[in-house]
Amino acid sequence: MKETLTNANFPQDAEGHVYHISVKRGQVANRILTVGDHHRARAIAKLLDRIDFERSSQRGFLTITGRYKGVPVSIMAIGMGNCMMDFFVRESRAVVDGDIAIIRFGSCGSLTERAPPGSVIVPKAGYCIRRNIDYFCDTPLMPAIQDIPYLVSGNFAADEGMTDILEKTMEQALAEAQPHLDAGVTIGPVVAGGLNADGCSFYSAQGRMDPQFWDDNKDVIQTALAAHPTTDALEMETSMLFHLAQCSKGTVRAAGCMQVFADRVNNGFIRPEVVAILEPIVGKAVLDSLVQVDLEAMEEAGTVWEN
Ligand code: R1P
Repeated sequence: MKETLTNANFPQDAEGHVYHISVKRGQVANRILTVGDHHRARAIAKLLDRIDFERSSQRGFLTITGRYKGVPVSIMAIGMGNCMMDFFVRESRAVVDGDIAIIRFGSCGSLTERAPPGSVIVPKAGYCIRRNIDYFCDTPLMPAIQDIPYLVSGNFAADEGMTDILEKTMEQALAEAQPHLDAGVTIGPVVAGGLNADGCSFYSAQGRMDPQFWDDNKDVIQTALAAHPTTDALEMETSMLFHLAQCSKGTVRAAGCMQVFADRVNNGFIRPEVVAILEPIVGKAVLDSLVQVDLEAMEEAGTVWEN
């Protein structure tokens, strides 16, 4: 930490930079594409008409703000997990005037044969699978749940209008790209209308077996599927985004899509050469979707971007 911060409740420095993502008013657009991976963010940023602002925070957040087809957008890399999503959504909300539209573009494991590696999932809602640490505790405080190793939540809906735009734009982008790919390279399909699950861990809460740890997780995926049979995707951020949007008092709207990296049904993994082809196509489709969102934004009136 270099700056003097004030307000322990919601820390900001004297210029108004928020604590963890290190941006202030005027540096984040009302339309945000968020990813986990910084390389993915920088690659997508090459599609912008111009870049007006860029910051890498000490806590692992990257913000790139510019214009796409003349419209202000930010591309923000946040790392992994619900906790980073919470920092990102709350701190972005604190420095942006007006409504915010966020689309997450992530990667995921697939729980359905309809979505093999190389396909793109656009969920209509998401839920969370959380390790119940009281189950593992010598002296649990919550008797009602002390015998349940993983807790599965109910659903949080994505924004319907944004999801519809994203699904249609994605389908068109993949269909247009496919004829130009080398023989044997297949991308897609777009699998929409199902659910995403956020695990609180890449390992235990996503049912990965790790003999070095006591996890009691061999049934966790089946338990989640029994509660939510239409689950397509398993990852770590998108359901949290939907949850926070739902709690934002109507000021944050969110949608999400994931390229399928891991096949959790047949234990396969995407090839790097397919990622190299798929990622820019999906990234562009997300930008094309974001600029179609009908969002009254003060920035559209002409903010001066500051470095
Ligand atoms: C795990 O490898 C990470 O990949 C997925 C998961 O949600 C988790 O963050 O998303 P990203 O590719 O967007 O990081």
